[in-house]
Amino acid sequence: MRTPGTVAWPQTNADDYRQRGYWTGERLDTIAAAHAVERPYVIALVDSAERVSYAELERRVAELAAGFAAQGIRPRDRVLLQLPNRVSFVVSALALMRAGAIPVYLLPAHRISELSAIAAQADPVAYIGPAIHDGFDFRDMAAVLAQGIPGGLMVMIDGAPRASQLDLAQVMRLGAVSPRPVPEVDSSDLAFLQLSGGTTGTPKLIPRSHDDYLYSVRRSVEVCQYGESTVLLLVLPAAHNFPMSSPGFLGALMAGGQVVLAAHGAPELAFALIEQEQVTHVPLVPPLALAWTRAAQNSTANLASLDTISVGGAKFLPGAAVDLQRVLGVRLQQVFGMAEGLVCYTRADDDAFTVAETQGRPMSADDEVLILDDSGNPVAPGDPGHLLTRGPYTIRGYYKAPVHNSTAFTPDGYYRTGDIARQLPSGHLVVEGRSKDQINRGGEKISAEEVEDHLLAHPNVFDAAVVAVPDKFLGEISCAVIVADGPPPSRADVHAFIRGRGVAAHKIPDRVHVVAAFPVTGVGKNSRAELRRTLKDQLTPSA
Ligand code: OOB
Repeated sequence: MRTPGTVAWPQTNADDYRQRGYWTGERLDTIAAAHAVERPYVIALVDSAERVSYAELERRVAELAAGFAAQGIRPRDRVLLQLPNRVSFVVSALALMRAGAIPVYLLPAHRISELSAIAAQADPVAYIGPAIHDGFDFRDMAAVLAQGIPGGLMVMIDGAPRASQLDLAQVMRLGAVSPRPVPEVDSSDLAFLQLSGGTTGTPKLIPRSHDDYLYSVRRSVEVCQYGESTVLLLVLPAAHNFPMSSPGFLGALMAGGQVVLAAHGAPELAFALIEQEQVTHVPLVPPLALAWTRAAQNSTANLASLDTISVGGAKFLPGAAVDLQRVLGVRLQQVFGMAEGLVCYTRADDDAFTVAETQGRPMSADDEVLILDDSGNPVAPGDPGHLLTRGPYTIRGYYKAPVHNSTAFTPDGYYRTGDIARQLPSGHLVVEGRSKDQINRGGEKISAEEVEDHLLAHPNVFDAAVVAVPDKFLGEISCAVIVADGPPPSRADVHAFIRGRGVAAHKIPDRVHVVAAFPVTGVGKNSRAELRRTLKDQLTPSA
């Protein structure tokens, strides 16, 4: 039986994907297992504390999986995973899947508001997090979360736990002395849940299967030509789809390369790591790519080992793309993807124009892409329109979200990306904009509705709309437009209020703008979206 709440591909497509060799029946947790046998001493993972070989990685995955089982975690149980970029993140993710459990990937930036909303949907049995990271105590947050879950929540901490919480290292030691058989898992069934960028009040969870995700990693490894000599530096949060699978740390492990995990992407730290570890590949979001370009001009670090910087998550402008390659002396690869599936890459043999001006082309020959006008008809070739997609690794529905799915997907299974794009004759896509109610703050996605719901809880806010405004560095920042009820709250009030509600820092509105009343827009169920559009136009001076 399939995991309830997931949407299967139609049988004919599934058969087809298997026949073409896309879906192989393997499991994600075995992604590095062959290297552990064939090249046991080769280093797989490096973080600021340790270097871990393929054999050691495999041993830890097996032991921690047995430890999870010994603690009562059963196949299909959901487990919230909120570790920063360190070895234990990779080990825990693979070990959960080895135990047949379903990791639910959280970002280190998430706070109690996001955790509660996600827990309400995922119904987890356990949480895994750090003790303290970036000055924030995750143990206390986990304790608060656990109180709100009727059946309780097992909390495992990588570091010193509080009383009544477990030490993750101890759980692994328990597994070492009580090995268990690996439970069978259907490779076409749910492997993990990832967060969507979100356009709704509560974030939607993305169910990915072993088959579809492994294919996306395998195809990414081929397109990006990862191999045993690949040294990948991970500065973006490993739980995000881009650094995880495009080709990401999973791709580097599949290829038998080395993954260097760093806590952040500040140039001083990253450049030192590149030199020290002879890094060849780095995925970055545009603001970091800009910061690296600027920093490299005054840096004495030797970055000669760097082969390719991949930039994705938000639009990377052509001028910045040219500068990056010139200043850093690297190859640029643009990546346009989404946790729901579709990933596009520029290729190593694309010409300079294509690499600078496009966001790449779909990686699979079986990615289907439609570009439609507002009425749902195909646009003329080369014209911009709504991008829809389906294929061997694009989901057919969000987790337990039938109502949302009825509009987010077409009846014949295309995912409405909410992006506006045009397609060149070569198949390359140029992302022109967005129709979804989301702010893309330098690659970090913010749902307008989610932040508005927080603002509306403020006693002096009568109404609120959150819109994107352009920003030189981040591409976009968020602006809260507020109609006050009584004395208007200041920017500092709004910040303190939202932070106090336990919301990820990047969602706190960058700007606060108080208006007497909202402009009158047409009525109807889309009036909210129309209001945001009108406000955005008013806030953005036309060039
Ligand atoms: C990646 O995944 P998500 O799920 O955080 O966000 C997806 C959305 C896209 O629908 C698009 O709106 C935007 O992020 N986006 C880009 C872009 N890459 C993503 N917009 C313009 N140019 C780009 N290059 O962000 C993601 C997942 C896998 C690989 C790369 C990025």
